[in-house]
Amino acid sequence: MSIDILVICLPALADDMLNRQAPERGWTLHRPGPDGLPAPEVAGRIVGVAASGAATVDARLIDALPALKIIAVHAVGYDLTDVAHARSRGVIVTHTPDVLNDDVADLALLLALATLRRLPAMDAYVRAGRWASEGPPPLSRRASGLKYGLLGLGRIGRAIAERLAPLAGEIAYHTRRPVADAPWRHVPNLVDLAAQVDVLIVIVPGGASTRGLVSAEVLAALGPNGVLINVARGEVVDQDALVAALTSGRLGGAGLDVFADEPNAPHALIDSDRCVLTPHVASATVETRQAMAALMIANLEAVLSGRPPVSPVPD
Ligand code: A2R
Repeated sequence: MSIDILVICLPALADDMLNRQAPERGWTLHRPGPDGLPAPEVAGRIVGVAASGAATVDARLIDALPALKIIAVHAVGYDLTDVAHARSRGVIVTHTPDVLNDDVADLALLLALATLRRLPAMDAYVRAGRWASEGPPPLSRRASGLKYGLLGLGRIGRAIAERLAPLAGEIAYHTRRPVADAPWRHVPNLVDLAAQVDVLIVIVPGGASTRGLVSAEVLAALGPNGVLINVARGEVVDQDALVAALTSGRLGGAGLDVFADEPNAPHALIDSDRCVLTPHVASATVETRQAMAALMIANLEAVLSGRPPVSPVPD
């Protein structure tokens, strides 16, 4: 008997791994049609969904799959999956935490350093021949000794803080509850944290509870010399407020891997040489994407064999 799995928008490497491993596992893979649903004759047989973190798995899709047992999200963030609805239907939701901590932390640090030292602008300066024609470019900012603030101190936030430790003058963080064993200073109010630091790094989950958390007020507190780094989800930052603050000089700079309306970045940010932009690639290395795909497949295998999931999303 074939085991039918619906595959939604997986990145190429994960898609290839799943395609290669499906026959030996007895899995038949299906893709959604233009309406986002599998063909009606297939929908009733689908027991697993393998979805990228950018794919929406909503109540409409879940309800169209009466035999569904597991939604395996290929990402740590699962804000586009209706977990409550899945649970109400007895469907297990899994994600891929931990295996991407190092890569996301590396990119957060890269963005912070590149924004402070204006790395892309410096690179463009050399390539455009301006070094030869105009002489040295304007000075940038020193990264070491600055005060760094983290919005979020979970698996990835801690990896970022550990990388920052040898570099930072001070590290503080804001979460809803202080982290018991963290050596860094907890700040109970996000606006206060932003006012106290030079660089604010955003690494909280997306979704309703964090939407717009980095508001105009937070950006104003960060101030004209402050730098915002976002490696979490675009919606956590009020992007209109960010554009207004950057273009008016009320914010010093921004390093962004995520945006409100991906794959689109606002023209005002593209035109600004005070921000560094990357296309949501924090986990996009061969090693990490292999590990994420392997964990997603392990979750599918476990649940579809009647075993507990390897990495279910928390309650
Ligand atoms: O607030 P707490 O105590 O639950 O701490 C969590 C924090 N957090 C928040 N902090 C302030 N205000 C909120 N409304 C809020 N909601 C959550 O975010 C915790 O310190 C951190 C999340 O940590 P983990 O669950 O371990 O997530 P991980 O693996 O670090 O990934 C974070 C996110 C992913 O969900 C993707 O969206 C992105 O990074 O790649």
